[in-house]
Amino acid sequence: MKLPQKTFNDLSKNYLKLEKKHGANDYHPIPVVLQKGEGVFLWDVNGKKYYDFLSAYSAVNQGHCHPDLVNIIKNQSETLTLTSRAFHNDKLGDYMEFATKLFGFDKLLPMNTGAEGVETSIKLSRKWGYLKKKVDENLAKIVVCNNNFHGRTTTVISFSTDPGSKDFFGPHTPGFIHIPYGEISALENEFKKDKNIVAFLVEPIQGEAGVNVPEPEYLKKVRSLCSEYNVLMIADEIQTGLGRTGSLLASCGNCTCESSCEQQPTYVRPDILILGKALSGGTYPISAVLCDSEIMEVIQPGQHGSTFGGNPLASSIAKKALEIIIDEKLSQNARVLGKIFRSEMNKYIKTSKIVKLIRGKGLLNAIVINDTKDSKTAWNICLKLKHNGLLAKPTHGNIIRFAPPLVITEEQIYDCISIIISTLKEFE
Ligand code: IF1
Repeated sequence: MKLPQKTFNDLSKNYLKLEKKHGANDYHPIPVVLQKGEGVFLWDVNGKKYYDFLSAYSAVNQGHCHPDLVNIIKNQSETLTLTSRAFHNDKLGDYMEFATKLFGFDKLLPMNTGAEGVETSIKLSRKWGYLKKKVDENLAKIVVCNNNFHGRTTTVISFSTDPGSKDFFGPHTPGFIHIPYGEISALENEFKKDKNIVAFLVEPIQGEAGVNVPEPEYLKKVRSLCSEYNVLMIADEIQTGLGRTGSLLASCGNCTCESSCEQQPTYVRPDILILGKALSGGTYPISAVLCDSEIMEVIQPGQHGSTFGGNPLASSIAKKALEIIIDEKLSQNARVLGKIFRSEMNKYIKTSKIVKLIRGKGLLNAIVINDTKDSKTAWNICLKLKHNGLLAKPTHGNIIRFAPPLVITEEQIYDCISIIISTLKEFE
């Protein structure tokens, strides 16, 4: 039964009121109350349908409520969800075998959130530094990039350069060195100066900073410098991984995902790989840290873990989420449709006064609005996109990220291009 429009709008308002009254004020969401998701589509409480162009920050690469994931969740949650790692379970080993073979590493350490994966990589690197590189204890340093985003825990925000993420959460964890993103000489200068550096933590493409894509050879040069100076290369692929940028991993280059990464000619193999978000297809918090035995063995029983890490439900979901990316060739789809998206947007940008440029790889893209960082233009464009049936959100000020689920079809991407361009034209 269709209620009169006014009633539905009140309905949305009620949800917003409840959150405002009872919830922390730690987000400023686009004003829409979502109720249902399927593939690339979302519906709000009024029954209005939208294209999802954020994919929960690249956690829903496989599309909302993928039927194979829903079935896995249904079956496993009626069987066994959590035992803790005090005991073994019959799903973790299979998942570990599948994922380590797929990405070409000896070992996998299962965690839950991306930030926990990043924290795990920091602990692994520091302990490897003390036990294997013989750095004096408590002197280990890790190089990070300006404008990084690696999560919200206290140590991780200690090396953020975003005042909003960092200020008033001190005292901050020491042991981090900052360099400009994409500048290989800055990295080498630090390696030359400081023998206590144990790792370099880097996003293959900086997501939150506004989809900053480094020059093509950057990761390769990072790899060779880290090897030369015996520094662990940590790739944070929590947002860029799992098909998002047109290959299984953003550090893969031109991987066709038919074979394991190591066989790819342009693959840059980090020492530590961090995965998250789409590792569950957006159904459950799942992250993982992969590396070879020589590094993973520095963690012995009782030295790291988590209550939910590696539980049978998460393990079943993660293995299926990876299988979907491979079986449905989502990396290839992202590569092909991403090229179409940027090409069509660039045709419009040539004559646009409101959009400066588009940048990205695969289906991780962003447009830069021709306005100041503190202007409301990008926000207002997103409100208008919502009105026109497409959900997206600015990252910083004048940058709008476009990242649909990787299951989007060619017909749908053209439909979205037309919605986006017609909306932008309203601001010309
Ligand atoms: C928020 C964006 C922010 C990440 C990378 C680790 C994590 C993330 C490269 C931590 C998480 C999320 C967190 C969410 C918004 C979103 C985000 F970049 F994706 F847009 F914030 F910068 N490494 N990114 O992108 O993973 O602990 O969240 O599972 O905090 O507002 P998490």
